Amino acid sequence: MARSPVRSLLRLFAALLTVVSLGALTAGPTTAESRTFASHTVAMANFRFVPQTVTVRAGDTVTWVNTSGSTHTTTSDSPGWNFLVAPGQASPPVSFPTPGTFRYHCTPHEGLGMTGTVTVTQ
Ligand SMILES: [Cu+2]
Repeated sequence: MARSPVRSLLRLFAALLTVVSLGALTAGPTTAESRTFASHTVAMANFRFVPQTVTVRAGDTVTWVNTSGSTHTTTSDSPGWNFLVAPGQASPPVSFPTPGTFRYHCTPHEGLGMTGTVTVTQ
């Protein structure tokens, strides 16, 4: 028995609908989880952190680069991170997964006002 042309058309239409649906599934909106995290740099220069306050988004990283001739530390006021950074060197990147205000200092030069803040937004 020959196939009904109507039935063949319906089958083709169903196949096309499937392709369109799959396309819609794979082309969904970009979610916050899939964004690329940014890397931020804070300089240690002239016994100051520059910028003194760096604002990042949750999940971003901050690296301290010592552009001065003295050794400095980046040391969180609360338990967190503590790195000694020689002249011309950089700290490992520190990740900030949760929003908040994170104050830190340079241990040998805190008395000179060498302090900084990392502000982490959502
Ligand atoms: Cu210092």
